Amino acid sequence: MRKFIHIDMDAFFVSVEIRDNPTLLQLPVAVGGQSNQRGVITTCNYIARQFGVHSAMPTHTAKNLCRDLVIIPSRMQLYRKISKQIEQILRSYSRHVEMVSIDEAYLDVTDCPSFSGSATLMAQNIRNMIFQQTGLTASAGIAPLKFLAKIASDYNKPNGQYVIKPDHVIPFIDQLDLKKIPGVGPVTYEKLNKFGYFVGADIRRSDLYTFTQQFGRYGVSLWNKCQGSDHQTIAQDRRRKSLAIERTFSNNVVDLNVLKTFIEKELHEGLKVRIDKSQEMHNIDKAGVKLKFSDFRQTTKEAKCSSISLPLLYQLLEEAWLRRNGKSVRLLGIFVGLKDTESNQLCLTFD
Ligand code: TTP
Ligand code: MG
Repeated sequence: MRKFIHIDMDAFFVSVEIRDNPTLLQLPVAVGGQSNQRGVITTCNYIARQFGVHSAMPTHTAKNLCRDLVIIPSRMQLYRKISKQIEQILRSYSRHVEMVSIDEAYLDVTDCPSFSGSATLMAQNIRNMIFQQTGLTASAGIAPLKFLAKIASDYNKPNGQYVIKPDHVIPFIDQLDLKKIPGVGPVTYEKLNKFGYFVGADIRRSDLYTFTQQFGRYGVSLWNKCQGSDHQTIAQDRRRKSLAIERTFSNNVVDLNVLKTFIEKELHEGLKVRIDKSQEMHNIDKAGVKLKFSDFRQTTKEAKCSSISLPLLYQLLEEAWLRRNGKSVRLLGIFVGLKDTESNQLCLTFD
């Protein structure tokens, strides 16, 4: 049996806006477009949800349901930045993290020894850590199957968590309304109902042959889920494997020393800051220089190393420079390749 935690931020975009403007705290608030511009609601807080307001609803309909609804324009860049911050927190708990959307992630914590192997305690700790570092609340689901962890994270929303223990998997599935299973949309749900399937038990007790006759290949995976034998794992880690910084010149450069000075004054520090930010997770294993010439051809020169130093970058620059064939340089960049640190390959332990 594996152990999965699904983390989902509560009313994510709108919680960020309320965090940054606490006068909104007791009010119904939504992030979205204004009604006079045919806007729609992107998301809303739980106070607004009590009036029936929800995502994707036209703002003028939402205003009819809730006259005092405060509408705030979205700040995607900020939400993305916070999402990255949350991802970093999650990656400090397990090396198997899959961000599935801007505010949602799965962790496989089967092999994590921290919290005496208790995924429940770990989920609690993750939520505390997210709150401490971002001022935002998250909910969690904990289960031996990935899709059940996702369903469970909705059970005690907002700011709560729900655990499905291994011996509770079958009873949980048996009473589960099929529309809650990820992938079962309104059309499939209606078809399932037509054939007499309403809750997990109806599929679990059906025979696979009949079920796949009715629902085709998709039926196999749904049938397996309802047997409690879904083998979904965390998707390939999408960790950053390199960092780069580059600039296009307003006037092409024909002097090697100008490029050297540019690396020293403009690029080197900038890249170091970005490396420092990801250092707890990664080690440098190579560095390189990229040049793009006036005819738009480009070349890179790289070398194995464990840190970026100016002498190495100058050396690589000189080698790349030799390939210019008399052309001027329109773009200069430097980059590093990164590999996972050992602590990131194992699981960090917490007190
Ligand atoms: P959700 O996790 O679906 O919603 P939520 O975080 O706002 O609320 P909940 O407490 O129920 O989890 O989506 C995360 C963010 O994605 C949400 O804050 C806004 C954005 N989003 C859209 O842009 N369009 C949509 O249709 C939905 C549902 C969400
Ligand atoms: Mg959410």
